[in-house]
Amino acid sequence: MTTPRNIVVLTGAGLSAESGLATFRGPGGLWEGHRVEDVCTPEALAADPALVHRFYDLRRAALETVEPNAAHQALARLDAEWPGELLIVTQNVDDLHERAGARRLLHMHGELRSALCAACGARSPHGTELPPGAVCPACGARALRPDIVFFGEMPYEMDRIEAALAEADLFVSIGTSGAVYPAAGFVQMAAHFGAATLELNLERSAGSHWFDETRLGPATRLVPEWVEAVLTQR
Ligand code: BV8
Repeated sequence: MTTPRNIVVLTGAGLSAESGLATFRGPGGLWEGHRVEDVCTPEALAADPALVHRFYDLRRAALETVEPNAAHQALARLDAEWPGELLIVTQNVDDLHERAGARRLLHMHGELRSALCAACGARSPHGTELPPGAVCPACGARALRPDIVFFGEMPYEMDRIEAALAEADLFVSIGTSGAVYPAAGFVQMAAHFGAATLELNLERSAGSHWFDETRLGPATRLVPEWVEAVLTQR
């Protein structure tokens, strides 16, 4: 693999697993506590707002009890030291990338510590409980909901992601099962535009066959090793 200039990194729940946040599809994972249709669709929110708000209140509260791990810290080091273009696209809604110091980062599936107004579309920082009917600070409507991209809703900043993939020399996917689109299709898009592709994951994912290389192991070992290699190979 020649020395890359422009890197896109996609992260999933596996990156935060060693910080103690449950993944979605592993044993005891989040969805196993709930059927996805019951907590992560617009229909679920309309049918039982209290259940959906409480599901996200519990996950927001859990952020106080966890810390970024060595994988988050390694990606923050890459962000600080990499001279080329870098974009970290996370599917995660936790704030561990930010707390580790990452800056060139976007949350394509929303954020726990943000609220979205269903009336005016404004997003506002929100770190505490978010009951149904809370007042939007921008428009005053009692219409705040979790700022989470539900199934059937358009992920955030897709234009920015696709532009970065089109320019990428290297696409690295970390800790994701490759089960959810459009994120699961990014590897194919990056490869189409000529990027080399690398997967770092605990086990093979639904998309492993699309990658030039897959390394298996915990993110807290594989990510620091990969970042060290990329920063010293320049
Ligand atoms: C959209 C909200 C269109 C935040 C989430 C049929 C075919 C193709 C697509 C579809 C289809 N039917 C429906 C669709 C579309 C649908 C979809 O993809 N469905 C799937 C199930 C088939 N997608 C959507 O609806 C998306 N929107 O398509 O919009 C559109 C177009 C026009 C106009 C309007 C709309 C929206 C998707 C977003 C849904 N929201 N979550 C939250 O609650 O957290 S998805 C949810 O799953 C999370 O966001 C998460 O990011 C995502 C993927 O999960 P992972 O992060 O991969 O986590 P998972 O547990 O699955 O895997 C963990 C991995 O880590 C494992 O591989 C494990 O081995 C590894 N691991 C574990 N420990 C470690 C580790 N790795 C390293 N180290 C460790 N220690």
